[in-house]
Amino acid sequence: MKEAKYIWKDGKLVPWAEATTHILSHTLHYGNAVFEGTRAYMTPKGLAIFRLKDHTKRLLNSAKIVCINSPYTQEELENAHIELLRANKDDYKGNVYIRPLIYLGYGVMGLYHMNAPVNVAIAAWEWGAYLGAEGITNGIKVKISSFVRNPTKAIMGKAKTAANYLNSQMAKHEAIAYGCDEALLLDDNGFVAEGSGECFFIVRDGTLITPPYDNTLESITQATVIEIAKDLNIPFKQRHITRDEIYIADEAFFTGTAAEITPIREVDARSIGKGTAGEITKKLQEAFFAIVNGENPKYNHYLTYIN
Ligand code: PPE
Repeated sequence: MKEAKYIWKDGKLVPWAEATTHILSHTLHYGNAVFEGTRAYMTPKGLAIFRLKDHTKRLLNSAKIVCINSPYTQEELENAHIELLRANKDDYKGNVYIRPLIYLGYGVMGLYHMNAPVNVAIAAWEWGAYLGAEGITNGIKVKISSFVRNPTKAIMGKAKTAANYLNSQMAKHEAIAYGCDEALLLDDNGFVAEGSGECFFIVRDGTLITPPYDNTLESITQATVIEIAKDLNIPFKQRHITRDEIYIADEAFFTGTAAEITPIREVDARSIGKGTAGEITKKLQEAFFAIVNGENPKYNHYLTYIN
């Protein structure tokens, strides 16, 4: 991990190494914390955070879902991101990944969490291609997980809460143990839900298809890709996808803040399309990177420049 000078913690900038927490912090034991993954891109006009408002709104929505009262407003949190990136500016040579975390701190034990103190931290470090430079160019190998995505009857997928990620972590571990790069999880009805940390798309006969948000995160990158598809006049449908349909798709890819747009070249030992990044996938990637790098004025409203 590429460290930077400061981490924002409970209203102050503290040196990276000093952003620590007590071993009896409530979240560490029971997994209730909410977080975001946001990226800032090194544009020709300097570092710019992509869709800061949307990520911060989702962070607060996640907190609301799991009954954590954020001590900071949306505006205060947005300003904290900007303050942190400004303070660390000299440490960043490339794109930056930002991780705000609202967690339950030290003071009470036992499952009941409403009396635990609420702490907030924001860290930001340089992070390259999530699924590897080779993966983002030529595509990755995916395994359909033996784990079902957290069912809505048991847990709430629209909250980006730490606890939800045990399911993702086990799926990811299994995929890698079986020689793949990433896991794709089905829902409890057998339809495609999402990747361990990404949304999923296929292309069939020129139409872009992604599953509904039934029990998944409401993804910001997915929404951006849908907007781009409209711009490029690519027909789009949001509907259920089955595993056999993936095997015969022309293209498939993952989207996420960390994963950006990562092509999928193989699923369960079947090549997808030509077994490399598909044509529509590449077009969407090109348009996406132009937007996040500040080269498409239509999308300037999504960028918060740090100067
Ligand atoms: N589904 C899940 C389960 C998920 O974790 C993410 C993001 C997405 C979909 C895509 O959402 P969005 O980033 O808004 O497009 N996963 C984050 C965590 C990755 C990690 O390893 O940590 C991310 O991409 O930042």
